[in-house]
Amino acid sequence: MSSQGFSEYLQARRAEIEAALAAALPAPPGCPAIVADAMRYSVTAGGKRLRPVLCLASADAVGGDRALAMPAACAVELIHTYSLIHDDLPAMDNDTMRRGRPTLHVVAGEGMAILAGDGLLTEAFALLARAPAATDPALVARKLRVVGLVATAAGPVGMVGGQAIDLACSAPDAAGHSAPPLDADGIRIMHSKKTGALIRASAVAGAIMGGAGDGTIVQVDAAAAELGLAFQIVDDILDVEGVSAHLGKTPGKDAAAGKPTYPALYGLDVARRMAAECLERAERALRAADLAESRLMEIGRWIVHRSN
Ligand code: GRG
Repeated sequence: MSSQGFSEYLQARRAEIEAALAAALPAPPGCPAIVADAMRYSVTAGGKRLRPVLCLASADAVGGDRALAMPAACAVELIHTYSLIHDDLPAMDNDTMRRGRPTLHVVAGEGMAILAGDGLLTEAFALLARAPAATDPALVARKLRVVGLVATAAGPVGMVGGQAIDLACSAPDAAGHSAPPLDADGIRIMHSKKTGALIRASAVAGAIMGGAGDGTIVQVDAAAAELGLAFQIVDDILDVEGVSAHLGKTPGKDAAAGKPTYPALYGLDVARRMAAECLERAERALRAADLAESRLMEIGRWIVHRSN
């Protein structure tokens, strides 16, 4: 690892990601301005850029060329932004603030918000297909592996599936039936799909594009699964403790909606301890691949100790 401090590393990676995202977004005349503007509104609204930073840090950790991982980094952020736009819709979580701004459907209408989300999801895969440009069969194979990995993480086995479980528990179906409340295991599984799968895929995609061997990829995946769970536990804690201006979204919503959060299930102290234990397990996995001194571990500490 270089002697650069973590906050400088984070700042530098974020600046690269912002530039790459801006260049990757479709624009007129090919893309109608109305949907191009809607996509840009949500992507450029800020956000921590956790997933793309994780992707780049993973490529760094395995000694790879970070530039080869940038398209995957942007793709996971485009997919994450689509998921936030759709999650905020009245038919889902019905939220009016995101990333410190009114949600997209509030400013552009529901139809355009749905289309902007669809556009971001599909554009993510167009980006993975075209970049990095490759004719070398080994690099083409890495790209293909990442396409499959990200599609699975974002789709019905991953994020869409987790969201479906959450939706079924929070809202009655057309016949007025609600799914029974989730137990602790059910909640863990729901979160591992809804938020964990894309976080895992972000780290693994970076390792693959960085040229890591399968043994290393397995440990990066195991560590990222722990970080994904820690992320969710901390998200729930911040939802209880948070201030809207810091979070950029409406705090206390989950608790008010009676959602089964980690603090509600276990209490704040145990929830904090659980997040710390995730970090310890992530460190063990990374140590097994000789990556415990990498930026990945610093990202883990950031996830657990963040305030937004
Ligand atoms: C609509 C298919 C579909 C999926 C939505 C991720 C998701 C699934 C919904 C988000 C709901 C939510 C607020 C979950 C809590 C964890 C989470 C994903 C928070 C937002 O991610 P951050 O904190 O956001 O990384 P920023 O804005 O920093 O990128």
